[in-house]
Amino acid sequence: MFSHNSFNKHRVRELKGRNITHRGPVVYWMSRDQRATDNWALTYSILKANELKVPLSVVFALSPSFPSANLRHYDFLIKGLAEVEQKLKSKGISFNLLQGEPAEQVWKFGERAEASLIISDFDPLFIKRKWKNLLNQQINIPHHEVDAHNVVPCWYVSQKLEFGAHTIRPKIKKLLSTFLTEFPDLSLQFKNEPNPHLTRWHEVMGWLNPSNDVKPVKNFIPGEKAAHEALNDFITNRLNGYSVRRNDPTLNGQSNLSPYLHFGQLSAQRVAFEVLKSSAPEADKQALLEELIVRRELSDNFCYYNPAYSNFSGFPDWAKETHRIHRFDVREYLYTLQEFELAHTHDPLWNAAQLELMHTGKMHGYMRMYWAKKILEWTTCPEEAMRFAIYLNDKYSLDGRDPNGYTGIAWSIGGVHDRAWPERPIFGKIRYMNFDGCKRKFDVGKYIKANLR
Ligand code: FAD
Ligand code: FO1
Repeated sequence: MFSHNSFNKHRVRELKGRNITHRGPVVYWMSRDQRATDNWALTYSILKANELKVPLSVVFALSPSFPSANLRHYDFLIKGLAEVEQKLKSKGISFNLLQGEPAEQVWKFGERAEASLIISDFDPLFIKRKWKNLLNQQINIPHHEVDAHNVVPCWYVSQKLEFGAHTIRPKIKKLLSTFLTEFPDLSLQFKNEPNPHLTRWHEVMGWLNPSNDVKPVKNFIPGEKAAHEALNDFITNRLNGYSVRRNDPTLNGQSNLSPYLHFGQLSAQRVAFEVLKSSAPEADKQALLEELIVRRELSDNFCYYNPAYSNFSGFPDWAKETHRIHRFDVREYLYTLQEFELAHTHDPLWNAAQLELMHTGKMHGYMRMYWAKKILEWTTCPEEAMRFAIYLNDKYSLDGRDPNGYTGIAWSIGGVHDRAWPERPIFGKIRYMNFDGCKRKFDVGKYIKANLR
């Protein structure tokens, strides 16, 4: 079903073109794609190490100040990395956890190891591009970047900001057969000396000393193994009927894969393979692939080509105009960030969604739209709504701090990738959602009861 398993050269691009002068190892700077299998950046790193007849070292630069990251996120990330280290070790690939400012840490490691080549994995977010620019100013080692997150590489599927799913979908569909290919099973020819000791993971959290007001979640087990179990559970028990059940917050109808996809502990391409191979109805498979590939890659496109992805100025012109006209409409309710955070609004449905987010680390996808749109309605202006929604989503959501989040919030508040709707107070032409609309879609009483703790 999936043809050739070679590495497609459009998955990689040179961030720092240089001829190779050092004779040290190839260094894969792992960041977004924190997994030892189904990882095109790792595949490319092994190919280059074998070509250059040198070993391969994988590094992960752990920043103690990753924006909005707290104990909940670092706990999930670090437990996942401990599993990656074990798996790489079994493949003769060394893993080094670097602790501190990433660009500086990778630069020092690369210089000390006299790396012949540095490879990183693609991420459209500002913080990653800043790290890579800083690194490229310091090193005189070639640096290549692989898109290991998207099925079709972000820079290849489109060279511009897309208007919406309807414009990027045909471009993705056309390229799926080229890029939805099996991962080659490569082994390293020049293995590192087996490194006797493993990273002292139990000391890492002490060193990080993250803010601990947001506790780790219990309903998601971190790591590649748990990610594959979650995928199998979804395909076996819940893919059938997904197209209908996924929008009902009272059902467990979604895949629940986003925390694993966000931290790169699971490959979206692996999800697509397994879904396509399954015996589920075509409508359910297509519905999942639409979200997993079209919507997710549209988010990377938005964050990559629109540097203002997390604020008002990133909205389309028609949305900025409609917000300008309605900026001073009377707000019937106004809440502070703290009132939102404590779920102290007048709306039990909104409060239930906020409590679900805080306690489980994952709000149902349908409720996320309602939740963000009500923040627009109950704040003084759209700029404040963006700040509040991003703050709460990134602080509590396991899958937060992600292009999908910034895009989902910009869709809800700023009409990004959406069209204009009949005009109304405060929202102007931004798509409106309300309690009665939810009541028509699902049993709101059941959802409220399930989440009020
Ligand atoms: P499923 O419905 O099972 O979807 C499977 C996968 O498809 C998801 O894991 C995700 O990778 C992708 N996907 C699904 N819906 C979308 C979408 N609308 N946009 C982009 N990709 C999608 N997603 C995040 O990963 N992190 C976030 O912080 C986040 N914040 C959001 C905030 C708002 C206001 C909105 C409206 C959406 C947000 N989303 C976010 C998108 C979407 O709601 C989640 O990806 C989805 O609910 C994750 O749960 P799931 O994996 O069970 O989803
Ligand atoms: N990536 C890193 O390379 N180093 C980090 O220290 C790091 C911390 C971190 C904390 C929370 C979180 O949600 C993500 C974090 N990431 C880190 C990045 C993450 O792996 C993803 O690449 C992006 O957040 C998604 O684009």
